[in-house]
Amino acid sequence: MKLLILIGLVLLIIAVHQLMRVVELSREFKKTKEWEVTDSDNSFNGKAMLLAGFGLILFLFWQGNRWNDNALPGAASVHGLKIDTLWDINVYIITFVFVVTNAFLFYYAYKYAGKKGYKATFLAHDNRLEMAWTIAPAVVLAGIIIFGLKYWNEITDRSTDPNSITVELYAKQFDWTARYPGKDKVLGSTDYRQIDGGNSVGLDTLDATGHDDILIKNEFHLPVNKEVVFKMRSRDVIHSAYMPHFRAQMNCVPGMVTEFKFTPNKTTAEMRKDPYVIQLMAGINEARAKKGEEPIEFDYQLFCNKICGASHYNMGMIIVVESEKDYNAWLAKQKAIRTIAAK
Ligand SMILES: [Cu+2]
Repeated sequence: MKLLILIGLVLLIIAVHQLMRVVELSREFKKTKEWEVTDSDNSFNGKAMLLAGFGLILFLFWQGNRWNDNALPGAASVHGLKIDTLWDINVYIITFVFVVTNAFLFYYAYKYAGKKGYKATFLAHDNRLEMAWTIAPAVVLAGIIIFGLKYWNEITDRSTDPNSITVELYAKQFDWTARYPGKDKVLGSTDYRQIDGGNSVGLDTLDATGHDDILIKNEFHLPVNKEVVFKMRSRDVIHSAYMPHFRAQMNCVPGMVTEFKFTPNKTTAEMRKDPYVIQLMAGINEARAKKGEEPIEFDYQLFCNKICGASHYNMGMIIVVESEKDYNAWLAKQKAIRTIAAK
């Protein structure tokens, strides 16, 4: 059987080889050689270029429209609105430049397609042209950067509202712990050498300000319209605290405390009533139903946005934004560390 297949294969190769020779010999009878480009080839390629360019631009807008309703909902924080503005302006500029340059690129490939007897102009250098394509992008980029820096300085301004609340996000492979400062409103100091089973975030047990601190797992709450100052720490590798709905992300770096503050301006309940969020969740639940999974409700999320190890995907917490009254009631129910750690 194997021998038969082998003989069959060899015969096939010989047959293909003979066929190629016939094709080659028949070429001899044609007036043009196969390596010669004819005017009709060029004209066909020019038209194909025009069609491809047109198709590319149509594809861009179709895809934008196709996936647009899967994007994140509008920002749910005060500074997030500025990030969204910055994003929109960038996308408008990029889209405009993309469409204009590609339209010209493909149109000229069609217009100046090769013709017998025509020769392209050879342009060695042109100062005015060099100036134009250096200065135009420089001005646009400078505008984007200045605008972006202005917003970034406002967003990362270190001065904090005296009424703000402080929350620590402690990252380790592979989960988060949120720490609230408790009644004294001061987070206790930490010491990595004191990390053990009963002291997972390494609180300095000699520092009394830490004795009323509250450790939260899985789901933490924030009051709406109040500034929240986040202090981030990591036990092991670089993690990144990513809260996309609030347009916030900051690395958590071992050995240092990083900071980011924002003011949530929509409660979880308000977001669940937002028409865009309702259609977004309907799409998500439709996809979940196909996989036989339970429907879910909208929730703000904290993710880790650094590939920090095997269970990186598992690092998440739900964030509940609610009225200050509800927030205070929730916080009052949480137990201070002493009652957990000191047995
Ligand atoms: Cu991580």
